[in-house]
Amino acid sequence: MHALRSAGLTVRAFEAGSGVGGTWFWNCYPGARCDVESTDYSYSFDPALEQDWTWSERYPAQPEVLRYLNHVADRYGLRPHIQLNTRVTATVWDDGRREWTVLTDDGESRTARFCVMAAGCLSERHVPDLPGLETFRGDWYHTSRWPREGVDFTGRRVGLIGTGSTGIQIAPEIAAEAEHLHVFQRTANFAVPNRNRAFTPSETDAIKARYPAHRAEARESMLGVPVTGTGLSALEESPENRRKTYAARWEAGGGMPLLGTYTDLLVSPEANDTVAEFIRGRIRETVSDPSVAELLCPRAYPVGAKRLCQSDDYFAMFNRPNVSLVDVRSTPLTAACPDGLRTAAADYELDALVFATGFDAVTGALSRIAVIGPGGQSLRDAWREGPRSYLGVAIAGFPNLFLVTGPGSPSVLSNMVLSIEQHVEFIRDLIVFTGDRGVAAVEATERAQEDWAAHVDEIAQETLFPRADSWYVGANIPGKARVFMPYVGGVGPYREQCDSVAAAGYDGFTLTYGG
Ligand code: NA7
Repeated sequence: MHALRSAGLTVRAFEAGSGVGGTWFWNCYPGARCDVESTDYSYSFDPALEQDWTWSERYPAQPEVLRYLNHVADRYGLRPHIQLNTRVTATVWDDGRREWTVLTDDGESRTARFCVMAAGCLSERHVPDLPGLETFRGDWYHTSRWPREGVDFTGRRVGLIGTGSTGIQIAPEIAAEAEHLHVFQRTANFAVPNRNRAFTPSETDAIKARYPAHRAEARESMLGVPVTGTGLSALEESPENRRKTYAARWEAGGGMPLLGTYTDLLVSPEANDTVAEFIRGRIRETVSDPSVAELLCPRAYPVGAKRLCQSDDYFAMFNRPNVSLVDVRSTPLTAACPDGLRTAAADYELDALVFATGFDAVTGALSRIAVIGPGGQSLRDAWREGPRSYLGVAIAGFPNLFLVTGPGSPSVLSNMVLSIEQHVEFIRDLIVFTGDRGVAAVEATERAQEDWAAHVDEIAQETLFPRADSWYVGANIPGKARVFMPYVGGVGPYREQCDSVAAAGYDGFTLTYGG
């Protein structure tokens, strides 16, 4: 919004939440923490902002990120232009007037020349269809709709379903409070330590002095975060050197630095197995009961092909007497009942249930808005076989409509803040370009979209990413088309492609001139 307003445009934002912050507004569960370092997970568009704001720690907790986003909203005077507590239900293109009509759940409608869809990649929660949930007598929660007043688990028996990034973050917090925590695990996941810590004043000074160089490196990097690797294949190192290298990175903490150690960890199954085995070794060292440790050892997919989780205390938590691990891969959850949960093997008496079961990711929020383009074509129909876009930013058949971090862009496989900024700047420049040249409508061509989708798929198939049943491919949502959604060619190369499209007068777009 700030970028568009600074370009002289009139902007109205609709926000379903009662506050700004998006993901960081909704996900206020205990233990919620960013897994990208604060110095990367922050805006770079204004050098004064990054000098004025001081991050307290390496991996910021949810309240600090939310404070930052509120600070940004205030600093740039955005609040008067954001309509909170308002959900967009539909947006319909009028071909005669060449504008969108945006309908909201308060019964209002507004017209606009352009629609920018920034509804978030992880905003539509997923609650599994568990028979009998309505009969459960206790309370149940989804992590992404956590009560803002908090939940007291003292003296309660709690069931946690889901062991992804969120489940792994919330579990130790619940275990510290509850009488007993049952962790229902379907797929064991890889997790590495954060080694989170507060910044000292001298570190903060050094970070602020280095921002310009750091941001420049981030923009050209693969993930939107500068990571220094060894430049070697994991397989050309001796096992002893490899172990030492992994151990040093494990001690330093963070998922991206570990996955960036060798050039082939995300492309060669043999190379990937070296880091997988290293992590499994650490789990076995940490968890005292060998049978629990084995159940916690991930084997179902290559490391990094699902989001690599980060926690300093998840595995050690299983040494507590009030925590048990329930394997719902071998004995699936079958139902909720008035007193708790039932698996194929046993009943568990529980006072509260916590669903850390993730999201209808990347396309979920957008697919719940009726987006109707020229000729009455709906986006839901256009994407029935899976999302297709040009550069992850525009869709053929939907003029003057743009996506922020849409499917087909680096998006969720990159530092989101940097990728959001890059998309926002691309969209702003394109809108300004149309205004300067009397272009009434701009739309991606089918041909450009097909070529881009083929390119996104080709690059993904060269990696290990498609080998996991992850939310990156929509595998977590029953009936969702299986398409690998993020662009894994790298943030730097992606930016270069966007820049050359713009420099060529928006190659791959059809421009319709007229008033
Ligand atoms: P994720 O990563 O999608 O994790 C969801 C977890 O819930 C995962 O362990 C799932 O097991 C589990 N799940 C989902 N449905 C069920 C059922 N029916 N039974 C048992 N277990 C189930 O979501 P998160 O919120 O943790 O993380 C999302 C992103 O947010 C994360 O990557 C960060 O980028 C921030 P499965 O693996 O499918 O067997």
